[in-house]
Amino acid sequence: MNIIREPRLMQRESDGLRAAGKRIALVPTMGALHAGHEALIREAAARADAVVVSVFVNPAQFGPAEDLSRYPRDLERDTAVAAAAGASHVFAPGVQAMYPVGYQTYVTVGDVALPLEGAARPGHFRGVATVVAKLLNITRPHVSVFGQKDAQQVVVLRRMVADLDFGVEFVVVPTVREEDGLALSSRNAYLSPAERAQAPVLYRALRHAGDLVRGGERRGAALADAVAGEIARGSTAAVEYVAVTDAATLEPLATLAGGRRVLVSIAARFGSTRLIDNILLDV
Ligand code: PAJ
Repeated sequence: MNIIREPRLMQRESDGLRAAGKRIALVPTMGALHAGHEALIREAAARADAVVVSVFVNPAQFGPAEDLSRYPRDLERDTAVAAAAGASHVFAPGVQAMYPVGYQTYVTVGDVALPLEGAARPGHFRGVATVVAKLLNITRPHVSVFGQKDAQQVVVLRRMVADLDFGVEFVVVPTVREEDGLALSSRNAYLSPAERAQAPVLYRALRHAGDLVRGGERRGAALADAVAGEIARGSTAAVEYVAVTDAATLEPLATLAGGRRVLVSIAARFGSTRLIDNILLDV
């Protein structure tokens, strides 16, 4: 396993790999690797000769009241997990290497970054887009791999990669879940046992939305109400939003139309822990 901490050394390594005709995959992460990340790394390994896993807790995407300082960090463990899943390189820069004194360039994606997580977390996607743009420029991959768990992040970054001509293939891996349906997330570790026991309600509610659509429901508001109702019945969570949107544009859908892909997404707080989840439905 090749561990690289400096952007310039990573660029040199990637240039060497490219010159040798190797195909490079990038899997951007913030570490605390779990089976969701491992699925992304395995997918990357199936598509490339060299798999770079970046491990960087990106301060630019955390709000002032968010969990940046308590975000779990264990590079030794992450390196072992990444290697076992098929990574050849870990790129783990320090904050100063990514945002040196005098840093002042940011990437802002338009409309698709505004609703949902963009509305709830001002500046979040500016930070995500900026760091992923930097990681793509540093690792120069042929293919990059992301998780459907962060549905809006996928839409925002796909837009950025197209708009800024990154020329990198964009691969999305389905959400990996616990056996009870809870989507894997590093933030699940913050849940109390009682909250953890309630948290599977999110996926149950999303599957209920799928059942309703298959049963003929086409009203966006009725679907959102049904999902919120399921969460209220099955937990004490505070729902931040339930949104029924077009999967590609993230525009709210009053009516679901045939042939359109629909994204149902949720953000809810269990105590102080904010969880998100989503499901894609074909109408
Ligand atoms: P992080 O939360 O570490 O997630 C890294 C990648 O793993 C993302 O593409 C995310 O969608 C994916 N992922 C997380 N949980 C998953 C699950 N249960 N199933 C499938 N994929 C999952 O997302 C970020 O980091 C950051 O915003 C980043 C893109 C690295 C930029 O800083």
